[in-house]
Amino acid sequence: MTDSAYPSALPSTEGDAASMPPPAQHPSTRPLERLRGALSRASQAAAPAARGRFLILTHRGPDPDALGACEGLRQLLRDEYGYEPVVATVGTIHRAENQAMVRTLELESENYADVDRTGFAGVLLVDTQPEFGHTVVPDDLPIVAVFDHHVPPKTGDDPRPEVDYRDVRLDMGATCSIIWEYLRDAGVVLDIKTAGALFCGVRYDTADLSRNATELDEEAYTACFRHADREKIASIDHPPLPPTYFASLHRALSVSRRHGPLVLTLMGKVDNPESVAEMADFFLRMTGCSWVLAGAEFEGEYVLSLRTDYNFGKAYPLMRRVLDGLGSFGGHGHIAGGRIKLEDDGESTVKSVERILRSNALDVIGAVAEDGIPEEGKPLTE
Ligand SMILES: [Mn+2]
Repeated sequence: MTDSAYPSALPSTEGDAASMPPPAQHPSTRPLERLRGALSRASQAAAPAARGRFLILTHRGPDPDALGACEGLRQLLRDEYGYEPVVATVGTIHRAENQAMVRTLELESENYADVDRTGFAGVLLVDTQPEFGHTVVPDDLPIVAVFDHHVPPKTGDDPRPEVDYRDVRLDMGATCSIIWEYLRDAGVVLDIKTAGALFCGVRYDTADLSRNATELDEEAYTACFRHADREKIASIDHPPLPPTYFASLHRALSVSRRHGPLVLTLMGKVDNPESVAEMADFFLRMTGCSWVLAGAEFEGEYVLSLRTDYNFGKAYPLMRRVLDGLGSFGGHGHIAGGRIKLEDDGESTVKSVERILRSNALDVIGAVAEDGIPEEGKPLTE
């Protein structure tokens, strides 16, 4: 199956190619200098006390790629440009590997809610874009730069927030690799913490270069590994797991259904929203499974993860079909995530959302009978 049946989310490039400006997602020449210009403009426009101080932000509940990119950008701003960067995060980190990464590498970040924003000249965003629903962007600070590898969301009639410097590359496996390229081009020697953090980002977003990896991802992966603390890197990969992990694994196994190439894991309510992505990753390893849709309710939202294998096609257009206008979503390559704001977290509301998602997913593979009743599917253990 190819993804040609689904329209691309990118605007089409019409008109005379020769007269077109270079594509926005690839900065043309000397990105380091263009970024320097954006930083310096923002710094000069800021109040004296805020000059030279920048806030680095990412999406809610940051993953290794987000955390690594924050760390890499922190070193770039400090060592190449001589500015004072502060990393701040929003939301709890639930996934055991991500918690282990923060703990083991001793990554430091402020709680965004506690940050005094008047002390900053602007914001830099990594692994996300200001238009994404899962990202908090202050409305009282300029967005100086954005570094990301996700398909830009459609904004409808709303104008896009103004961003001085955008580096969004859809082909990249990890945002960490994009940030590493700046550090490499600047000739910055990675400190051991930054190297470890960037390595984890590339490692987990590309599944050790097995998924969506470009040549630049490969270079970043090997260069960062060389400078990282290998003992720490290894321990992050096998973190201790809380009992709730095994409880949600048990639950996911019992509610999952197979429909030909699809595994559907709609879990009702969960205590840890990361278990949705964990189960999606886990079940994709089943032979014969080409895509997984996992979902569950957490704190008034229905959280979704979609994974596809190499032959099945891209995850983003599939997620769009499954959601069918119900919520917000994002993705790259074979990974997509989505969320639906629920009116309440009652069991019947959650069940009815799951019914719709199930029937939309089955519709993709033609598993809905003419009478509109979706097929039952098989338990995973059969
Ligand atoms: Mn990423």
